[in-house]
Amino acid sequence: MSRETFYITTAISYPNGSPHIGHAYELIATDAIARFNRHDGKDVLFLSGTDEHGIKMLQTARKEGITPRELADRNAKLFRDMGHLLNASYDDFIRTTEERHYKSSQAIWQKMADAGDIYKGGYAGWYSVRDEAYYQEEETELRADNVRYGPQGTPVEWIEEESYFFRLSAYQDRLLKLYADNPGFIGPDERRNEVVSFVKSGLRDLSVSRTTFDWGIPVPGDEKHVMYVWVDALTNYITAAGYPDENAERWRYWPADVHIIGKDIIRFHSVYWPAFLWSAGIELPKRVFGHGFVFNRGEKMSKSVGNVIDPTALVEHYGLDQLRYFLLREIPFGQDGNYSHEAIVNRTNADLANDLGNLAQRSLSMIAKNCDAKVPQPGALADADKAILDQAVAALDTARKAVGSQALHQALAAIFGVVAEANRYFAAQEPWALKKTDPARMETVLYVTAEVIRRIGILCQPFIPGSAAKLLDILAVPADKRDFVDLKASELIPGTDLPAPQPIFPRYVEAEKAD
Ligand code: ME8
Repeated sequence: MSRETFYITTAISYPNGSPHIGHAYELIATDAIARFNRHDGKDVLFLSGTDEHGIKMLQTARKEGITPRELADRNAKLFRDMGHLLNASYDDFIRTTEERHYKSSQAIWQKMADAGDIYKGGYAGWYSVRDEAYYQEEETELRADNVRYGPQGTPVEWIEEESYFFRLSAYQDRLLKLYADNPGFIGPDERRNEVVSFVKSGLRDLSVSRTTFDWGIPVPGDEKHVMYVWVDALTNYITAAGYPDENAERWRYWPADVHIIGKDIIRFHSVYWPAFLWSAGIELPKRVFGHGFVFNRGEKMSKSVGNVIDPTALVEHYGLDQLRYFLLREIPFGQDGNYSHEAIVNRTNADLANDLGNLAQRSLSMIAKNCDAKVPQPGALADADKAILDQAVAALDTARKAVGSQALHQALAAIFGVVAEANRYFAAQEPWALKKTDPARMETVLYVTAEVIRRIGILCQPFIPGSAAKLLDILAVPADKRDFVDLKASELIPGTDLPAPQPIFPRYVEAEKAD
């Protein structure tokens, strides 16, 4: 029987600079959802990549005295390197300058043209290069510095040129019906409300080509025009699924289950993208989720302020899983959040080093010493034993529901709720005291604790894959028994040899207090 498919994407990043913590955040969160679904038995396609056309790329390349292709090649590599560093498990990394993508973008354009949705006209209006977006005059404001700014706070410039238009206005009612009939199409709810009021305010046709530069995909049949970068960018999601070859092996993944993107680009994904797809006769993705922004102590990161956080430095300083855990546990996914040294140290030490790390270290050292370094032999289970074992199973249901609506923080809260309860169980059962009074009961308590840690390790894999693997290694859990079906089906087997327990979550120690 073929498994259920699950197709998930990140946004594709502009490689006009090096990746920052916002890019890392999106990739880590999307990776956790992809891994969760793989462990849950689904056939997953996880896509990430780089968005290499547009004026922003062209202008940065000019400033650096190189071609946009050289800039794209150099920086796309940095994005791939970051993926590797973050342990991102994407199945494909698409670059919009690839041949397959030219073919796919020209094919969707042709379909939209054949449907009568593309016509030639002249564009005169405001454009933000930083956002690669057109804005209505009423969305902009002239500030005291005599510069006009768009709604995201980036400067806009007036452009006038011949351009092709897409009949976006024709899709207004259909879009409003889509949002009303499928409230889950846009998440979280605040984002949906925002989009609904934008669409209700009236959609105008969208300029979809440019003639004043040539860094882009040529418009089929009129090569003086290149496509507006967002037409080509959004198309990446179907390119990777094999479009225009609807018999491609990968086409079975389309429609995507969810596009994970930042809140600043929700409009492109939930207004333009469905309209393009309808026009071309292609099914819509099931959901678009706009996560929040990560700020540095409440301030927006920008190159000019000099507070951009380099994810590589964070990984080197705190450790990868410490960073992954912090970002996913601390910031409710969908809301904005703050990065700070104190917050990451606090999460690392309280949750990972103390709660999970110490519990594993203490219980497994006791097993090594008192049970001949083998999985202990349990006797009859008491109510307290059954309760903690059951809680670890129940956490999977809670986590599955939470991850299904991208509430990653809630999934982790449920899993670490089991960790906290397991600590209370261990402290209350006092296996160190039972050693003298009731060694058989001690074995039962140690077995139950180890088994709960195994379940926690399985559940933690999507979020902190490297550390969870180490945790399962020290419990001698076979590599093919680590999926969610194994949570109950593959309990620890008494008498199995265990390797020497290794500390997995080091405490973060402040440098000045280190010696
Ligand atoms: O928008 N915190 O690319 P991009 C969290 N190429 N997320 C952030 C962030 C922050 N501080 N800053 C950016 C683009 N992001 C387009 C996408 S998709 C067809 C084309 C998120 O490099 C941002 O919201 O500016 C987006 O989802 C992603 O990082 C890439 O941003």
